[in-house]
Amino acid sequence: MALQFISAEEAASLVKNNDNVGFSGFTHAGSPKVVPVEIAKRAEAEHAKGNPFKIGVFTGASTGDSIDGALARAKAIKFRTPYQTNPYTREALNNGEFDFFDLHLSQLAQEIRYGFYGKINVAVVEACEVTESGEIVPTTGMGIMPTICRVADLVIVELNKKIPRELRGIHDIIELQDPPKRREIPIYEVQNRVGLPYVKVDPKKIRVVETEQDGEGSDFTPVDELTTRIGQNVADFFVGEIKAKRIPPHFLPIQSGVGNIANAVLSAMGGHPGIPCFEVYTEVIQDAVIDMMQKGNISFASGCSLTLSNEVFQNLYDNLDFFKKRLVLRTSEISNNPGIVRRLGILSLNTAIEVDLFGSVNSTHVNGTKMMNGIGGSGDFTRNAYLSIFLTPSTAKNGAISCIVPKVTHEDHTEHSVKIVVTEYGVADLRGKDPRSRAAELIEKCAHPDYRPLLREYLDRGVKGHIPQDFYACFAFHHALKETGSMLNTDFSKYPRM
Ligand code: 0RQ
Repeated sequence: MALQFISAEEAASLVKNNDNVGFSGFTHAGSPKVVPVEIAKRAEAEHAKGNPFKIGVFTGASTGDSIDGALARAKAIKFRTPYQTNPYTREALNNGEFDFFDLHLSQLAQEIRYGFYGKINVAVVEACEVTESGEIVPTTGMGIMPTICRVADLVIVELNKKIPRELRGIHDIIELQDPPKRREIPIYEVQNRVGLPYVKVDPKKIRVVETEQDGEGSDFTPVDELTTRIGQNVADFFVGEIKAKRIPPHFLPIQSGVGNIANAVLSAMGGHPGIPCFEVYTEVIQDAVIDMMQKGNISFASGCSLTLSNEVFQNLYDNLDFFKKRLVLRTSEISNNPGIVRRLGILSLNTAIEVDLFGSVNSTHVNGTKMMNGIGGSGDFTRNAYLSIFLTPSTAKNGAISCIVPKVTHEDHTEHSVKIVVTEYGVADLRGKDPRSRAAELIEKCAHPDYRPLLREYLDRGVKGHIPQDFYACFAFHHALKETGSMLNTDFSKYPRM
C-alpha cells in the first residue's frame, strides 16, 4: 500500500487536546524534531483562541529542545514521564505546571502495555527509512518506539533525510511479552542480537512527514582537572579489582551514565595501561565510546542511543562500516533490562547529587525538593550491577555544598545497592562494611578535607543503634546552607542530641 505523506502542520492537526503522545528517541538522539514543534505552535494557537490544548508526553528518556523545550514553553504538557533534562520542563514541573512521573526507564514500555497510564493515542517517531509494508527503521535512538508504534492508533513518522539510510542493521528490536507469558531474553553476551532491524507497523496507521532536520548534538565541556581525577580514581580502582581477582582479567561490561563526569571516566579508562579492551552495555553511548572504539580500547557497545556531538556523528556516518560491526542499538526495556544487567555482570557508573554517610544516594532532587532530571536508568543498573559505583565531585557550588552529607534529602539508591563511591579525593569501598565503617570510609576517602571535621563531629554525637543517624541534626548541613549560603557554617551544637 502506498504510504501517505503529509506536512508537519497537518500531522500536528491530527493530535487532539488531552491525547497521550509517545515520542521515539532517547536523549535528543532519535527524537522527532519537526512535528513536536508544530504541536507546540498548535497549542499556542488554541490557547490564543481560549481553547485548552495539552498532551501527555511519553518518551524513552530526556529529549531535545524540540520536544521538551518547545512543548513546555507552549504550556502544552499535561503529564510527563519518565525523565527530562530540559531547563524549561524542569522549571515548569518544579512550579507544578504539570504532573511529572519519575520512573525507571526500563519500566515505561511495559507499563504502557499494562495500561498504567491510559491509552497512547499517537506515536511520533523519527526514522531513516520507512517502507510501504510498514517497516520503520529508527535513527540514532529508540527508547520506547516499538511499543508506542504498536499501541497507538496513529503513527507519524518523521523521515529524516539528513540521517543515512545505511543505519539500517544497527538496531536490534524486540518487544517483551507481558506476564504471565514472558520468556527469557536470549542475550548472553553484549553483542548478541535477538530481534529485527526495524519496527513493523500496520502501514494503514502510518503518516509520513519528510524532513531534513539537523541533529541536536550534545556539547561536552572538555575534561578538566576535577573530572580527570575522578576518572583516574575509577580506573585505578578497577585495576586493583582485577589484581585482587574480584573482576576477571578480561574485564566486565561497563554502563556509564550521562554527562561530563561519565565521559571523563571512560576517557581515563581508555588511557590506562592496566585496563584491557572492554565492552559497553549501557543506555547512552557518548562521544568517548566512539573515540575509544577507534583507538581499540572498546571492542563493542550496546546501548539505547548514540548521544553524540555533531562532530562525532559525522565521524560515525563517515565510518559506518567500521561502527556497524561494533555497535547495536536496543530499546530501553532491553538496554536497561535488570535481568540482563544482572546476567552480564555490569560495572555501573552513575552520578550522584549527594551521598550520605551510610551509603544512600540522591540522584534527582536538589535539597530534597527541586527535581533536577529524574532517576533515568541509574536505578535499573545500580540495583542489579555486579558493582554499582557512584561518582560525584566532593563539593558543589564552589565548595558551599558538600556532596557527602549526614543524610540525603531524597533517596533514590539505598545503602543496600550502592557499593562504591568515588570523588576527586578517592574511592570509598562500602562492600561488607557496617554503617559506622561506611561513614568513616566516606569521610576519610571521599569528603572534601574542609568538610571532614564537621562530618566526624556528626558521627561522634554518640547516637546508639545500628545506624548512628541523629534525626535532630541530620539536615543541619542543609539548614546552614539555607541560612548562611554555605554548609561549612554548620553548627551541630544548636541541635539536641537524639
Ligand atoms: O549545577 O547545572 O547549575 O552547574 O547539579 O551537576 O556536577 O554538572 O553533574 O551534569 O553529571 O549531573 C546527578 C544531576 C549530575 C545527573 C546528575 C548541581 C551542580 C550542577 C549538575 P549547574 P554536575 P551532571 C543514565 C543515568 C540521574 C540519572 C542518571 C543525573 C548540576 O547525573 O541526572 O544517572 N543523574 N541517569 O552544581 C545542589 C548538590 C549538587 C548540586 C550537583 N549536592 N546540591 N546542587 N549539583 N550536586 C542517563 C539516562 O538515564 C538518560
